[in-house]
Amino acid sequence: MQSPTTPPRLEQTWRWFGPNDPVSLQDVRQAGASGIVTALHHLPNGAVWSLEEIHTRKKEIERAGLTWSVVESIPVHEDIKKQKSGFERYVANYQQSIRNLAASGIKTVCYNFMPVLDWTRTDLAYVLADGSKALRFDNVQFVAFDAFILKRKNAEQEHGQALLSQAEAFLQTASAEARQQLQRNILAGLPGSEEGYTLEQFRAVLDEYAHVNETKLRQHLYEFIRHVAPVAQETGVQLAIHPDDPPYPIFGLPRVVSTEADANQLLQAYDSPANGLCFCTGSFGVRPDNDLPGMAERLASRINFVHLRSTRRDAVGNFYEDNHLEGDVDMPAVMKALILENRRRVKPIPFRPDHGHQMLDDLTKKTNPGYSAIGRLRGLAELRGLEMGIQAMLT
Ligand code: DNO
Repeated sequence: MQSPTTPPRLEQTWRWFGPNDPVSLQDVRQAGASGIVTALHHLPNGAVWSLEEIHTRKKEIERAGLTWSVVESIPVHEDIKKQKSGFERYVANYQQSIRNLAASGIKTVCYNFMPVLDWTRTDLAYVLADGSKALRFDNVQFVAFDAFILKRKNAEQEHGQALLSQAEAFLQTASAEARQQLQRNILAGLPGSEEGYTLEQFRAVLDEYAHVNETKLRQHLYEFIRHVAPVAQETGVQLAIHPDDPPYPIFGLPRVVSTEADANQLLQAYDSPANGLCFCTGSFGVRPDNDLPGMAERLASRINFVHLRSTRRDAVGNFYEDNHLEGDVDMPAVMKALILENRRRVKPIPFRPDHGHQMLDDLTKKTNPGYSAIGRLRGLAELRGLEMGIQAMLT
């Protein structure tokens, strides 16, 4: 228990993928988190989340002694992102899901606006020096897939000659299994992505975006938020948009939540605390021009949810996910900004250790890429200690 004079702590949460997650709710308790971050993954994208479905999941979480703190995510239907005719009914469904969640006492909702693909990696088992495995994004492999496996129109024009040659060289030595694996890693859908595609399906969905350039996608996002945020505000829900991962356009698809300027533009499109951010240090951190501690400070009042993770880039922009307190992110500085903001809040800001290495017993178990038990437990333990240490220095 915190005494009235103890400064408030951030809320420690953990992503759980529901009853089929190999990490149980009891495991989450043992990791020391109190809040659950989850979604009704079994419902089709675009459907209303009914009170009954929400209630059933909520009770299951509460029976384990935990709280359903954050929804990650109510997926935004692709028709909304493209504004395909009839998309208004999906917006209405989204509004209704928010109302139903609010009526059930679940007041933080994360979402993203990345067209077609959610987060993307080329390698899900990159072996580090200590034998643990991490997620990685390799430009050469990505270009190999885009230009020579998918054979996307325009891919060859968009990537420079140097990368194309390296990509060709990579494919010459890659086994059939390695090519297949690369394709699966990119298209099959990582945990939490609601869609997976075959090559043919993927080509077809890319074509549907032919007319959606960056300006249009921004307009569509801002219109969406202007319809949804008022409902959130009215019902006391805080929305939290997840940034693009990686934070730049891929496959010729625009991405519009990659930088501080993007975040500000969205926040201004509907100026309310209900229209907020999921501050994901791992996603924003892939761009060297994103100053994370500065962003955490300047955007603080609109940060409604936090993912803490640290990527490490190399000189040409490949990156892998490092230990939570290593990599390129200045985690103490980010944590300090969050702690200071949290002191100004009535309701603590929820954060979760985002991703984790496959390590120790994780290595011999079936785990969701990035969402192993022990890797994340290490992350949470380190972040919790960092928070306590900084809290103690500040008081
Ligand atoms: C990956 C996650 C993302 C995130 C969505 C939010 O690990 O951070 O899949 O949940 O982009 O809508």
